[in-house]
Amino acid sequence: MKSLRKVITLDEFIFQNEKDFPFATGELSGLLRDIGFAAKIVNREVNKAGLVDILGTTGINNTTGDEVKKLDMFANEQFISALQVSGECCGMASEENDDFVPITTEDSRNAKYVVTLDPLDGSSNIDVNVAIGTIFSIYRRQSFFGPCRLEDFLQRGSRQVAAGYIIYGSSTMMVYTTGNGVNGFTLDPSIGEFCLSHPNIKSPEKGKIYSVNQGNFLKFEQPVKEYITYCQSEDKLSNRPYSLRYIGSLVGDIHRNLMYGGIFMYPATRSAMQGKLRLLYECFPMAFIVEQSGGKAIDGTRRILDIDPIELHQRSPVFMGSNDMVDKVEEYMKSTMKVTQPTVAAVTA
Ligand code: P6P
Repeated sequence: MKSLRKVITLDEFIFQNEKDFPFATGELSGLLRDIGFAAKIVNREVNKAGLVDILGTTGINNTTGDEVKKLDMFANEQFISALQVSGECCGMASEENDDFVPITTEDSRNAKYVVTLDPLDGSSNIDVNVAIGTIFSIYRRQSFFGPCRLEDFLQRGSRQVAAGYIIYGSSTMMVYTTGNGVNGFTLDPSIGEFCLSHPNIKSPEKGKIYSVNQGNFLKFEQPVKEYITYCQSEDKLSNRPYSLRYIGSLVGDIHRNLMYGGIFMYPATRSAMQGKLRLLYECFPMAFIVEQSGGKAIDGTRRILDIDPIELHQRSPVFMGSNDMVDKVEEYMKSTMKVTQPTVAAVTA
């Protein structure tokens, strides 16, 4: 008789791994479960977006300047209400809200955690059925009690307690880390549960995929252009030319590279010196996941997770993915720094 492999649901996995944290009191577990629940609600709407009047835009622009799609708004509301009823979160910072949102209900006001969130990233792809996603990050609050404060959100990426994303694609998956590796759960619609499908995800050290908006090539700094040209050059020994894969949806591009290996880049350009992606709720969570899967994430010269944020919606250039590929682009970035940094002799001459 075929052995029935036990299906492990997200809730069971969270509970089982709670023992990894000697002082776990179940609050983080509860918060992860609540995020998973909100993801199921958003998934239901994303799946039928084409059928009901939820496509199209609200005519409002968010802090990023992106036009807010109705599904963006819906997703933001779902996660805010899930976090409000959770009782484990005292506030959240979302791409869709200019300022952070304190949660001041009786149960939540003194809760231990804050959440940063991109409720529906890549939403410009909603109308054309390309994978989109939710990205989240969880921190312990820095303030001791009462309503959360800005300092609770402006923490360097290495202080994240957990980070994850939900990808609404050919199937819906939740992928997250609490600092003990990365695990992926696929939503089984027949039972309405996320089930462990990708335990202990390890990103290949080497990859043959590079993801970048090639349309910006002429606006990139010279070392970035040189690295992209390196990716495009013929060299059988190092499996080049690499393939360019870019769907304009961060969660989709990162998820593919996590599975197959590859590098994702959103570099600075002359018109956007800090790149486009947001540090708190795009770069930090993705960098935590990429590092926990064995990869690397830099802003060109610094580890993303070592950056100290100074404002909620600040941006950062980002190069993340397979270790060897990020090392290579870092080589190009640093070699230019050597050339452009005046030597002491030159300065004192
Ligand atoms: P561009 C989507 O709007 C997003 O924030 C990310 O999901 C994606 O990686 C990036 O922007 C795409 O930006 O400028 O290449 O269209």
